[in-house]
Amino acid sequence: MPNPPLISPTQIDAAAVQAQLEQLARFSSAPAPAVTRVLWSEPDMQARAYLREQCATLGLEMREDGLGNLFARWLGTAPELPAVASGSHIDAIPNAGMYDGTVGVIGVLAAIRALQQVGFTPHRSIELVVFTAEEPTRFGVGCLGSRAMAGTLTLAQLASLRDSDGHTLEQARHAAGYTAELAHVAVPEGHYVAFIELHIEQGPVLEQAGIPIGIVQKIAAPSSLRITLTGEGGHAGAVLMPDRHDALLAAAELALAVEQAACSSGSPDTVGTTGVLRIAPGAVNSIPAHAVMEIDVRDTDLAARDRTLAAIRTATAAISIRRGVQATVELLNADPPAPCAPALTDTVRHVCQTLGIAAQPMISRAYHDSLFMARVCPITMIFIPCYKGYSHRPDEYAAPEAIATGIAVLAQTLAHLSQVSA
Ligand code: HGY
Ligand code: MN
Ligand code: MN
Repeated sequence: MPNPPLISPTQIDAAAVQAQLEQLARFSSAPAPAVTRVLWSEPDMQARAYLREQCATLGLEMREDGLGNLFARWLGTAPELPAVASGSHIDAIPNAGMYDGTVGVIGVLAAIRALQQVGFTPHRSIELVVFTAEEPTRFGVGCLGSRAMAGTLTLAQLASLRDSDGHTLEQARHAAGYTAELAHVAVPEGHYVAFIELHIEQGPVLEQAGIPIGIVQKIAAPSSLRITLTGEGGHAGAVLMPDRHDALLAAAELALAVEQAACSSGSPDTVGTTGVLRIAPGAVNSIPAHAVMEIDVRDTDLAARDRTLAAIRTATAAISIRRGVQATVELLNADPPAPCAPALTDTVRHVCQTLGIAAQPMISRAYHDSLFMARVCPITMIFIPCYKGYSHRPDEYAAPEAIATGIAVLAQTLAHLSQVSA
């Protein structure tokens, strides 16, 4: 098989990439520069339609599954062989930035365009995958589309999901026009020969080191809990302090216990975040009777992460007894870390050497759809630096030249992998 053509960063149409990223950012339910794009909201549907148009301009064959995962395939000369896949997500948590996920989607389109422009024809097909609901915002579980593709969610588990308005996943997907059987979402092992995801680092390492490419070796193990606290409520003037069972104060003490558990796990990589706290009835002169907390706990070391979850459960029991508040703990997800395939990280390293681009191995502290694609095929991720490592906030930023460098490495890697016959 001939060597694939060299694609340097200058061959990537950085202006077109920027224009597409900016157009995607306009599909938002928050005012710029923030981006909010929740699963199957109007902005999400507009963004999906826009993406399908962009895929059509490249002559890609498209399909969508029952969860709205979008597949856009560049047919190779050996279409019967397992394809090389690459992609990410376009949904965005409330008040986020415009680069998380989208760089890995628009980047595949730009990589394909650059390869087409030099007359390259893939042997194995190259397929863009745009995953549904990488963010947990609507149904409380992140990576919904890739989890289902990896077969890690049963149909019963999918059916049990409810959003905060009480809509079932089934109702929501049908309302969005996705009616295909969910049983067909899972992809068999061997369906893809490799999955590569381009993503902003969402951390400060690359920028501080002045290195343009990160080659991910491992993706941290995410988990999340929902803890519901039920106190007695009552009149803010009439109930004296010793007689109170205040659900908000129990939650406040528990949020500090989450921090303490993460800081004392024995691992410097453990992180614990109380990202959601809802209280009721929410009146200034009414003692909070109910509090719902959603807690995110991660580490690259599974044992340290699980020690932290256990410490949070222990703290919940102690606080609820002492404060006379009932507590229920619901484990929303607890996933193992994912190793990246050495053969793929070597390929990316070789590509960077060939292109004369500095690169360094690193771990991903954020989770990604790659975490679940690792269950069905070899994976790796290509990171690019982002401003001060900021992400999940409106001032998230990646420079056009950093994005173009990441896309060139992705294009070269995809071309190389598509030529691998065995
Ligand atoms: O939370 C994460 O790690 C990802 O950005 N959804
Ligand atoms: Mn994210
Ligand atoms: Mn992401």
